[in-house]
Amino acid sequence: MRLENTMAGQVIKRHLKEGKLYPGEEIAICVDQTLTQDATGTLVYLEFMALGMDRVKTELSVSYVDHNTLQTGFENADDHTFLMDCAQRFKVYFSKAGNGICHQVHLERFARPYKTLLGSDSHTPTAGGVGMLAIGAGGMDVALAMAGIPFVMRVPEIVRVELKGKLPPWVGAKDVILHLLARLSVKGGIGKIFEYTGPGVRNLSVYERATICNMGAELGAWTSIFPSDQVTLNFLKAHGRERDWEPLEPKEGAEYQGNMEIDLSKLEPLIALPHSPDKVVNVREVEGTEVQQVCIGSCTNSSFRDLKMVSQLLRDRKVHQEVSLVISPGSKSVFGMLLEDGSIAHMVKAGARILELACGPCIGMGQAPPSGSNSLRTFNRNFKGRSGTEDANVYLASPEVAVAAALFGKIVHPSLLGDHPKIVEPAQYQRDDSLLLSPPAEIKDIPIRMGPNIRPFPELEPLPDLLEAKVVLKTDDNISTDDILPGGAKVLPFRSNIEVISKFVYQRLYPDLVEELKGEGIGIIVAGQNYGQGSSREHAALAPRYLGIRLVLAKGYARLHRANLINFGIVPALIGDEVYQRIEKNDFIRIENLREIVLKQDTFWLELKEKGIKLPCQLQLSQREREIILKGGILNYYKAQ
Ligand code: MIC
Ligand code: SF4
Repeated sequence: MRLENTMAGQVIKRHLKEGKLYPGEEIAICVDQTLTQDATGTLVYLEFMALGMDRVKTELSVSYVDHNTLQTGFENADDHTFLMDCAQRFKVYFSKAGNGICHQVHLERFARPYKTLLGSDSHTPTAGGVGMLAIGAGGMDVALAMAGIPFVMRVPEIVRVELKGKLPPWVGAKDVILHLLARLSVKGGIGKIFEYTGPGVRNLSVYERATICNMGAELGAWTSIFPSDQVTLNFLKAHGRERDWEPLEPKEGAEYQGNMEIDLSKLEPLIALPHSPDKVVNVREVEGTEVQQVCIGSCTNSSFRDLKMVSQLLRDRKVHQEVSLVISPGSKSVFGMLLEDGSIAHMVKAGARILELACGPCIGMGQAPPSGSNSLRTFNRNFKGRSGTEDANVYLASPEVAVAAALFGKIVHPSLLGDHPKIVEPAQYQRDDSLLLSPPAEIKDIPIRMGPNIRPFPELEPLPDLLEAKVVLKTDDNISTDDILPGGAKVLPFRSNIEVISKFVYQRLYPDLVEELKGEGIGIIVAGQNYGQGSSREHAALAPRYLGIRLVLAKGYARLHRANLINFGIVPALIGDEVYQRIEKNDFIRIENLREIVLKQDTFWLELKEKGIKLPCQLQLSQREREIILKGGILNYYKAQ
C-alpha cells in the first residue's frame, strides 16, 4: 500500500518516530507546532505544569485567547493573565484577546506546508489549507506534544477528493464542504484523512481551501490537506512568509483507500438546516424562511475575500429591519485591511454590528438569538442550544447566502443580489503584531499569576478491579460534546475549575444527572453511534470522570472524544445494537476483574444483575491505551514512567 506517496503519507513519513505507515497501525509522530486556545488552554498549561516541564520543546507553540473574551466576571480575565504568564515562562507566542481567532491567525502567521501541527481545538485542520498536517486533539495530548513527546495515533485511511472545474458565481468554498457533509454525514469521516487533489485545486485560494479543511472536522475526520503549490506560495508571500514555503503534492503511484470526485462547476448554494451540519439542502428548498439573526465570521468564513465580498454586497443597502446582522472578523491582518479600504464603513452604514475579533456567537459567547428565532450563520456547527438559545433554529451557509438573508430578511438565492462582486486578493497583507507577544529570548523564572478560579489538575484514581455501578444515562446517536458539557458565556468561564464546571455536565438534556451521580458516587453511560462528536474539549471527558463515570458503553465514538475518555481513565467499550436495546437506564451492572479484562481482553461480559442476563461487549484498544486506562489516565501513566 503506497500510503507514503500520498500528501499526508509524505508528511507523516518525515515525522514518523515509531510504527509503520499502514492503515490502522499505531504510530507516533513528532509534532513541530502546537496551538492552544484559552477555553481548552488553561487546562493544557495546568497539565504541562503537572508534567514538571519548564519550557516547550516544539519548534513553535502559540497560545491564543479567542473563546472566552466576554469579561462579565473576573474568571476569564484571570485566565488571560494566567495564559500570558505561562507563555512568557514556557517560551510560547501569546496571541492576546482581540488578535483574532486561533485558526485564522495561525493560518496567516505560522502555518507551514509539510509541517505538523497539533492543536487543542477540533478545527485545527484549518491549516491543512497550506499543506500542513494539522490535527485537533485533547488538551492533554497537546501538553505532551509541547513537552516533546511524539503524538500517538492510528494511521487513518486516506481518501482522495478529486476536484474538477471552477466554482460558479454565488457558490463558495463553504458549499464544497456542505456538499461533502450531505454525501457523507457527520460520521462519514471517522478514521479518515481527506486529501484534495485534481485540476480544481488551483482554482481555490488558500483561504477557500482552509474553509474546506476547517469543516472536515464536522465529517469527524482526522484532518484534511491540500497541496502546497503556486497558490500557497503566493499566499505566504502576501503574508511576508515566502521562506516558509515548500512544495507538496501526491507522488506517482499514491494509493488511496477511497476516491471521490467533485465537479466544482456543478455545485449550487447549499444550507445546513437545524440542528446538524449534515442536514444539508439546496438553498432553493428553504427559500422564503424568515430570519431574525445573521452572523458572519468564525474560523470557517472570515477571510479577506469573504468579508470584502460581504461589504461590497452591503454597500449602499440596508439590513432588513427584522434582522440583527453581526460580523466578527477573524484576524487583525484582515480587519486592518478592511478598515483601511473603507469596507468596515460600508458594513456599519448598512446596519451591521461589528463584533470583537473572536469566536463570539459561534461558541455562544454573546449574541444568543431571540426565542424561537431563525439564525443563519457562516459558522461550522449548529447543534441544538449551542447558540445560547435552546429553541432557536440555526442554519449554516456561505457568506453570500448570509448577506442575502440579512438584506431580504429571509433565505433567498443570493443571485437576487445582482452581479457577484469580483474580489481580488491583496498582493500584500498587513502584518499587525500589536496584540501578539513573542516568546522571550531567555527563560525567565517569572511567577505565574493564578486567579482564585484556576484550580490545579485533579488527582485521578487508578481503575478499580470490581465495578458495580448503575447505568445513570442512556442516550441516542450523535451526542455532541456541546450536549455533554455546554459552551456559552455562562459555563465557559469555569474551564479552569473542574469541580465547578462538572456541575454543568449534561445540564441541557439531563438536568438531574449530576445530582444522581453524586448520590451514586460512580456510574456508567450508555450511548449510540458517534458518541462525543464535535469539539476537542477534554472537559467533556474529565468532568464526567470527576463525577464518577468509569465506563461508557457506546455503539461508536468520535475520534477526539474517545481519546479524551482514555486520557482520563474512562473505559470506552463498544456494544452492538442488540446489546444497546437491552440495557436500560438504572440497570445495575457488575464486572469482576475489570483490570485484568482491560489489560488483556478484546471481549467481555456485562452482568445485568437484576435482569439475570449477561451481554457481550468489546474493547478495541492498543496496549498503550489499556495501560493508560489502568493507571487512571495519561498523566498518571507518564508520571509513572
Ligand atoms: C468549538 O468550536 O466547539 C470549540 C469551542 O472551538 C471547541 C473547543 C472548546 O470546547 O474549547 C473545539 O472545537 O474543539
Ligand atoms: Fe471558535 Fe467557533 Fe472556530 Fe470553535 S468553531 S474555534 S468556537 S470560531
